[in-house]
Amino acid sequence: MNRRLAQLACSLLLLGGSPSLAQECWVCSDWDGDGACDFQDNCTIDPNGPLDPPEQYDADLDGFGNACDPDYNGDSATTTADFLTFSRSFTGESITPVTDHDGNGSTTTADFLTFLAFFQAGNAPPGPSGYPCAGLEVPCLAPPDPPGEQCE
Ligand SMILES: [Ca+2]
Ligand SMILES: [Ca+2]
Ligand SMILES: [Ca+2]
Ligand SMILES: [Ca+2]
Repeated sequence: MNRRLAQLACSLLLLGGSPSLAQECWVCSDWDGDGACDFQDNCTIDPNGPLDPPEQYDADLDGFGNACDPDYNGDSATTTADFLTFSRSFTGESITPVTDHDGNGSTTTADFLTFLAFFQAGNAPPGPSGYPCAGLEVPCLAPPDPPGEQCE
């Protein structure tokens, strides 16, 4: 390739590879369509939005919303140990807000279905959450909006 051709190829690459100047807004991808962008959604595949409380409810503040967090003891798996916590909350023996998966204020059979789905999926871990700190620190809260405007 001669030098002029190489320069031309280089500038074409620059044109195609660099972000367009018009693109100054940030894109919100919302996989579960609940109104909370993935990076600010503490259950990215379970609709539990939008962002405003009481939505995105996360009783133990570990960054996994109640809607996708049947791992009550935080060992990254949904096991029989968690089931004991659920049953004590369900029967009223020892009520805890972490077992209220739909966030309606009480632990019912609807909440048990959420527990069961994770338990039966091979002792599944909680989540997935879009928060980088999920499962790593408490409290783990939603990250702020990126700089600039959200794209229309
Ligand atoms: Ca979402
Ligand atoms: Ca969600
Ligand atoms: Ca949680
Ligand atoms: Ca409930």
